Amino acid sequence: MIPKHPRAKSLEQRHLIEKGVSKGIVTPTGMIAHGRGEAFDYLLGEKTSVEAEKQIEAAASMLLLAKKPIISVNGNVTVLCAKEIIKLAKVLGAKIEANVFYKPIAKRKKLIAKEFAKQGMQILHNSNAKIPGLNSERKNVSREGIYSADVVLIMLEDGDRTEALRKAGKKVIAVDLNPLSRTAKKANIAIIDNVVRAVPLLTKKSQKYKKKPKKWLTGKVKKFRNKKILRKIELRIRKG
Ligand code: PTJ
Repeated sequence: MIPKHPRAKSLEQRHLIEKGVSKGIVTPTGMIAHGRGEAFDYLLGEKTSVEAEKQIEAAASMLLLAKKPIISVNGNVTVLCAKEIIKLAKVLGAKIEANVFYKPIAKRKKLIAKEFAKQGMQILHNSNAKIPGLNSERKNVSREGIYSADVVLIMLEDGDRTEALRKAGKKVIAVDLNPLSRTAKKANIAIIDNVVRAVPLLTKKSQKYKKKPKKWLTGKVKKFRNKKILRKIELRIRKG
């Protein structure tokens, strides 16, 4: 048997991002974002840490307690893990909405929706409501999606949106490999892991926790301390 290239998984992700750029789903800046993620992933040993597993457990609990959970998707996550996001949405009974930062907004949202439709899932991509306090195009959302959701799962973000969503009274769960990012710090729950690993594990935990009583789930969320766990991950990176 020919041994696999030691970095086969990360090369595969790069290839998906490159292909996504050529199709217009991923913004060219998405390649820079991906490179940043790769660097953090490398420093974290390219595996889910024990801390990330705890973050994922708290996130699964919060999503299961939600009345209207929503999964927000952009270009990068669509090409990296659309299939896995669909599985998660089904387990949670959550909607999925396309929300992007970089232009051309309407065209890219449509392309993202088409990609999900190819995998058998209709997702929201209309803009008929606004999240107050946001200057970027991310403010334009669907009324029946992000606008009316109580818990929003976001992935690979650029900063401002977490704060604006929280000010709008929503709970935010963010997947971001950078434990020092504003998104990670401002989220109710940050998951410091690669989306390609975090999303399937979140699905697995959600499936398992579905049978748990509400009180148990609430306890799990109450015990969670975002800042404390982020510091632990930062130390993990600094110590190598
Ligand atoms: O599709 P759009 O227009 O919404 O644009 C999306 C990007 C990702 C380009 C945009 O949101 C952006 O520029 O993001 P930033 O500011 O580069 O932040 C992205 C964060 O995601 C960084 O902290 C990266 O470390 C992190 N990241 C990158 N790849 C992954 C990741 N986190 C988890 N899994 C990854 N695969």
